[in-house]
Parts: sequence; structure tokens; C-alpha cells
Amino acid sequence: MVIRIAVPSERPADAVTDLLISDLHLSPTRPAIVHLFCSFLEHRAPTASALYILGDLFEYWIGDEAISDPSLRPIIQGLQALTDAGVPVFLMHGNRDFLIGPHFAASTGAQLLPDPFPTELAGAPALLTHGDILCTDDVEYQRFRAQIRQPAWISAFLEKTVPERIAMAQQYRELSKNATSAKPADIMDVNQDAVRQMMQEYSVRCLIHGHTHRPAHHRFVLDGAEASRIVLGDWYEQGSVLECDRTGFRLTRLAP
Ligand SMILES: [Mn+2]
Repeated sequence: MVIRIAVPSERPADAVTDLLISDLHLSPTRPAIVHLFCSFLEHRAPTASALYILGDLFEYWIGDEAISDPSLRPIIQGLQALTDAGVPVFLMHGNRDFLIGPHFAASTGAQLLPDPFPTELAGAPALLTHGDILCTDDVEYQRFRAQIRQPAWISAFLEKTVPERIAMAQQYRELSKNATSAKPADIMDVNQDAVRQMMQEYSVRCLIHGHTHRPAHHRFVLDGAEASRIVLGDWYEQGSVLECDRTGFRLTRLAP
């Protein structure tokens, strides 16, 4: 379960809206989206009861040495200002930034979440996941994922120099782009059986994920009762935020 951080007095006492985002793919090559995110951290997120980032905050993360990259400083500082103000930030790894580690967490005050992560939202149990593990129809991707998540692969990668790692990350990104454009769209969506299985395993009726960049609120019947799967949107053309309070869930957009 989530450990709530004590709320300092400068925060509104009635802050009861949780915000969930994912797939920002922040990169110095897309300054408008970096600016949009920093503005969101400064103006929108401080009134929230918590901010959940469900993976792929960054276009790629080559290890926590990236914290000292000057172009990423506004992002680190913005997150730190938010957690300093008493808003808990929960961060899950995505497939692009699964090497975010303890130094990033210490520099921002963000708390790393395992994937999947069961919690409570809108007064009911909910399960959070980045979403790529549900794309079981994409066998080639799952094979690649299993390979790069092995501790031996990770330690070999982290032993390389920073420029070598950046070159490799960019190379993987190109390979992924080419592979993605060659695959039929439905292969890269979640598999409904995988969704049901995960929800049954955690006994939840609400699953929230990103990764597929197909924002939607899907309703279906699971074991005879209504269930929902909420998909967060990406931050390519605009921002995408899921608001959650006791009245339910709302998918909203942020204009750049
Ligand atoms: Mn992803």
C-alpha cells in the first residue's frame, strides 16, 4: 500500500484529486513538451493529493548519471519542488526509462513503484501498470523486453561509458521505430486475456495503464460484474492527464 507523506500547511487541506500521467517521452529535442510538463508541475500538480507517473517519463534513460545533464535540470528541479511542497510523486518505470534508479528518486523525492502496483483510487481498489507487459501478442517485443531486463544485461549496459549508452539507446529507439511501423496496430495493443488475468490475480475491477498511446475508458464485464480499463494518453502533441477523485475518473488534455 501507498505510504502517504505528511501534508504541510501551505497545501490546500481539501486536495483530494490524484493526477495520473504517462508516456511524456521527455527529451531535450522536444522543448515545448518539457516546458508544458514543467508548467504542469508548477501550476497544476501542487493542488493534487498525489501525482502518479506510470512510465516513459523520459524518451530514454541511460542511468542516473543523466541527472547531471543540464538540459534535464528543470525537470528534476520541478519534481523536487513538488515533493518539497508535500505532494507525493509516485514513479513507475516504462520500457524507455526502466533504468531510473535510487539517485533519481533521491534527487526528486519521487518514490519508485513496482509494476504492477495495487493501490486505491476514487475510493476503490485499482491496479496501475505501465502496460507493455500486457502486449503479449507482440512476441518479438516481449522477447526483447525479457532480454534487456536481465540483471546481467543491465550491469553490462551500466558499465559502458555515458556516450556509448546514449548511442545504444538511440539505436534501440530507431530499431523500435522501424519494428513498430512494420507491425499491424492490433498486435501492439494490450491483449484482453492478459488484462483479465492480471485483474483477476489482483482482484481489482479497475486497471490503469499507458504505453499504447490510445487514451480511452474501456468498460467490460469481468466475472459477471462491470470492470474498467483506463488508458492514459501520450504527451506528443499535447499533455494528457487522468484526474481522479471521489466522483470518478476524467481524462483531460493540456494545451501546449
Ligand atoms: Mn511505453
